[in-house]
Amino acid sequence: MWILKYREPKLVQIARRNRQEIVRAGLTRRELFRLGLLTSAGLLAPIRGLSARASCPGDCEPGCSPPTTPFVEPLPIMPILTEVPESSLVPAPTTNPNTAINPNTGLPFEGRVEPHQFRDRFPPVKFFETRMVRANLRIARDGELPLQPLWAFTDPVAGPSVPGPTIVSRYGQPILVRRHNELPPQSENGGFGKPSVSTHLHNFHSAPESDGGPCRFFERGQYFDYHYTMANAGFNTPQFSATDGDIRESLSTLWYHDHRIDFTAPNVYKGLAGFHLVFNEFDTGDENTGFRLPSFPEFDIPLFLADKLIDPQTGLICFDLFNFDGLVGDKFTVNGMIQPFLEVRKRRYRFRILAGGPSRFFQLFLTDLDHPNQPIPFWIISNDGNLLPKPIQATSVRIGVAERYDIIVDFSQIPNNPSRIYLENRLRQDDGRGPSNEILPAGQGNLLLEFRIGEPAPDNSVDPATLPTFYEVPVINPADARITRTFEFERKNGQWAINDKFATCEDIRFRFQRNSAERWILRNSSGGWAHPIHIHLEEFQLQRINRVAVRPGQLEFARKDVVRLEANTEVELLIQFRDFLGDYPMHCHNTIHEDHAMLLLFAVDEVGDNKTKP
Ligand SMILES: [Cu+2]
Repeated sequence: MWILKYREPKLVQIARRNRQEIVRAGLTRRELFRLGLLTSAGLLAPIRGLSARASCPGDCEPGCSPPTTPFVEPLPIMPILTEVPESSLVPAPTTNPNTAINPNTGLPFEGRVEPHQFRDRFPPVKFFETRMVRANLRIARDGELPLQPLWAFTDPVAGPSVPGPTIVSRYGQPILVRRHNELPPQSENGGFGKPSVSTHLHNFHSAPESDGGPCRFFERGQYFDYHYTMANAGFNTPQFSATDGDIRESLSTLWYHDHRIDFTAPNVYKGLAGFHLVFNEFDTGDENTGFRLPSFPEFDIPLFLADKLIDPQTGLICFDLFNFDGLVGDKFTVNGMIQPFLEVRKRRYRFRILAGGPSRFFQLFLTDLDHPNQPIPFWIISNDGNLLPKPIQATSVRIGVAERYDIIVDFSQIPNNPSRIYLENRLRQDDGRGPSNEILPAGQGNLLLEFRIGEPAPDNSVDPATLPTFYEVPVINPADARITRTFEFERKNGQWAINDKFATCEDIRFRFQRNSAERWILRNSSGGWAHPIHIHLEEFQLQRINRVAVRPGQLEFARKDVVRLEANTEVELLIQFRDFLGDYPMHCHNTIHEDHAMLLLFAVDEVGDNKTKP
C-alpha cells in the first residue's frame, strides 16, 4: 500500500503538467477529439496521467484554494469608461468595415465584415475606445495571493481593470465603442483563454454586426467598431417609429462580456466582462429627477458576483478545461475582489446585482450575524435590467448566471440597527450541474460582501414602500403568436445539445419573421441539471412555468433575457423580434455548457419558416 501512497501524488503531478500543456495549446473540442484525447462521450480519454479528477494538493478543485482573509479589502468600484473625441479614433470609424490589410498581421485592420445597420439614422455622438490586454491585478489582500495575469479591458485614463470599466450611456445618444484585441499570444495564455474575442452587449437591442455574437470574433492585432443605436426596441415599426421605439422597452442594467464560440467560459472567467448602464429621462441617475432612484454613482452601485478556483501550488486562478459539468469556485469575488467590504451610510442604495458565472446560481439574503434569524427585507426594482411595473418586497432573490436584479436596500431601516450586515448566498451548489434545492441556514452560506453601516445621510430617493410605478410591461398578445416552437435542452454524449444538435456557426436553425411574435416552449427534462437560457436581441415574456401561469405582480411578470431552466422545468414564453435583420444565438449561459455546445443560431428575416422543433 505504501507504493500506492507514494505513487499517487507523482501521477497527479504528471497529470497536471500534461493537462496544462493541452490547455495551453488552446485546442477546441473537435481538435481534442481528433487527437484521441476525447472519447465519443465527450470525456477526457483515460490516458495514464490524464485523470479528469485528480485531488488536492496541486489541482484545480473546489476546497483546494489557499486561505484568504475576508473583509479587509474595500469593494472595488470600476472606473466609468472615459469618452474620447471622434478624432482620436485612427483610422476614423466608418459605416462599412475597414477591410484594408494590416501589413503587420496580414489580417484586415478591423475584424468586422458587415456594415452597421441604421447608422445614418442614429449617427454616433459619443465615442469610446478600449483595449483587451493582459494585466497583473490583485484579487485579495496584498501579499496573500500573487498578482493574477488576467485579461482586462482598459480605460484610456484609469488603465486596465477586471471587471472592465463601466460604460455609461443614455437613450437618444448613439455611441460607438472601438475595441482592440491586444491580448498575448496563445502560448502565453497562462493555461486557459483564447486570444480571439467577440464582445457581446448583453442584452442590448443591437444589430447582429454590433451584437458581439459567438461567430463574429476577431483576432490579435485587430479592432472592431461596435455601434449602438441607443434607441428603444420598435424604432423601425410604424407604431413606434416617431418616438424612436417604445419607452416601455427601456433597459437599464446591462453587461458586456466575451462570447467567442467554444471559448466563452475561459475568456470571461479570465476577466473579459464589465457593466454597461443605460439611463433615460425617467431612470436618470439623479434621485431628484424622473423616477428618483438613488443617485449614480454614489448610491447606485453595480455588484459583479463571481466564483473562482485557485491553484494551491501557484496561487493563481485556474480553470479545468476537461470538466464539462461546469465550474463552481470556492472563492467568491465581488467586482473582482475576494470578499470585500463596502462602507455605506444610513440611507437607500441601489445595487445592480449580476451573477457573472461560469456556472454558479445564487440565492441572496442580507444577514445580520448577531441576529441570523432576523429576515432583512429589501426591494427588487428590476429583472434583467428591465424596471418592474412596481417594486416588489423580498427577503431573498434567486439569480442564475447572467441574470441581473436591481435591488434597493435602505440601511436606515435594518432591524436591530446593526453596524455590519452581509450579502450572503445561501443556495447550496456542489458542482457545475446546477444548484441543489437546499437553502443553507443564515450565516452558514457564502458571505460575499460586508456592509459597514455608518452615519445617516441625506436621501431624496423615492421610497419603494410607496410603490411608485415605473414602466408597464408591453404585453405581447398570445393570439398574435405566428407559430409555436419547442426546444429541448438535453445532455448528449457527455456534452450539451438543443433539440439533439450541437452549436455550429454554419447552421441557421430557423427563421423568424421580423416584426412578428412567436410562442416558444423551453424544456429541460433532465434530473439534476440547470440551464440559464439566454436569448439575444429582444426580451421575452414568460407565460407559464411548469404549466402554471405567470401573473401580474410576480417577479417573473417582466421582460427577461435569461430564464432559469432548472431541473425538470418547462417554460412557455412569448417573444418578438423587431427592427434588425440577421442572425442571433440562443444558448445556455452556464458558459461551460455553452462552449460544449448548448447554443444555436436563428435568423430574423423578412419571411419566417414553420419549423416547430428546429
Ligand atoms: Cu446549461
